[in-house]
Amino acid sequence: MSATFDDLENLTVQFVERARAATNSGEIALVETELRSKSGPFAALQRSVGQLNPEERGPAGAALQAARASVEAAISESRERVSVIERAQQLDADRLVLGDVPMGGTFPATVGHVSAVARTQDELEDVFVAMGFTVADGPEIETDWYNFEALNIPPAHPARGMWDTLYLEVGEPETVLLRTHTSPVQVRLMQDAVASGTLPIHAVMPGRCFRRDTPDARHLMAFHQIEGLVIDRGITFADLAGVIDAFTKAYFGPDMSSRLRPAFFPFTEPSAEFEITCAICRGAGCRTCSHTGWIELGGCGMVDPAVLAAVGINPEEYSGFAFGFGIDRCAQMRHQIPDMRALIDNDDRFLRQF
Ligand code: FA5
Repeated sequence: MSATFDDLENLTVQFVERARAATNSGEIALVETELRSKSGPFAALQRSVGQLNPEERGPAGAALQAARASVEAAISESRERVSVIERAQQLDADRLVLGDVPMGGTFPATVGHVSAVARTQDELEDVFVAMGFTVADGPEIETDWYNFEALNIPPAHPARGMWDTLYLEVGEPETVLLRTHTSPVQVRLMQDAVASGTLPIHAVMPGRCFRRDTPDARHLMAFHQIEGLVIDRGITFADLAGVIDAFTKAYFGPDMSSRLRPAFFPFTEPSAEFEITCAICRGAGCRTCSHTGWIELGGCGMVDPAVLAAVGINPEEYSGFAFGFGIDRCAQMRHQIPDMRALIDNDDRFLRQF
């Protein structure tokens, strides 16, 4: 092998050490450029391979390749080491210190406010309190018994399909779910009143509910309802209709109408759907009300005697009505918001209006 090839080992050690000793990426780049340069020592050796005896060429080529590979390895190790150091130096250099930022100027601070839905809930409570109702609440995580069974909806009853339920635990010891409506609070109130001997009940129960509904102009997956429950002697459907009408006029204004349409709920009999004039189009028909001129606000009806009996209230002595309607939908109608999703979109330009 020629004298130049005898130097290969020294040359390799020299390059590897230079790569390892580099303290910045510029020094590493220099080593790499020399390794690859056509006028560098490795390229010269490559050219000289052709001048060797045929039997020497193979081993010489292999030795050259191995030497190059060890220099490349030293370069990439150094590059990793140096990049960590350089990143730390960069972060240090970028740190803002007092004095870097000019002082003075004005930084407008905005104060948050109650959301449109929370405000609507407060206003609804005020309307019902003025009508003689008390306000109660109940848990958002419910058992299947309170959300369904106590409301006359046994397991596998087809009416369960009316509520697309989000289950947390299915089966033993109990099925636990996110309540689909505020109606389970009715059951809790009736149980408490029976236990404490405090019948009659005149209460509203606002709160958050959850359904596997696809969000659209009138639906959210987490929304709010306000439930109403009156249990007393001699309560009739006329009392229910009167309360609904008085509420509509008090909350939405004297020019808004409400109507009751026959419906079905397993826990009320008879049952009705409660609709109001669409506030977006004032009854003319628009996308929000599916061109009907009416918006469904909730359901209502006379409490089914089976529900009273299940909590220990004598249906021969007491009767009552219940209703449950959407608070988000009230906010939507009150503020003429065409798409309910705007209430949760976090667009400051929209939310600022309330
Ligand atoms: C019920 O939830 C019954 N619990 C109402 C009831 C109470 C009937 C007491 C009888 C006696 P419904 O599924 O129709 O019924 O919902 C009532 C209202 O909640 C709807 O009219 C609507 O205003 C509101 N609502 C229902 N689902 C959603 C949703 N995904 N997003 C926003 N609001 C909703």
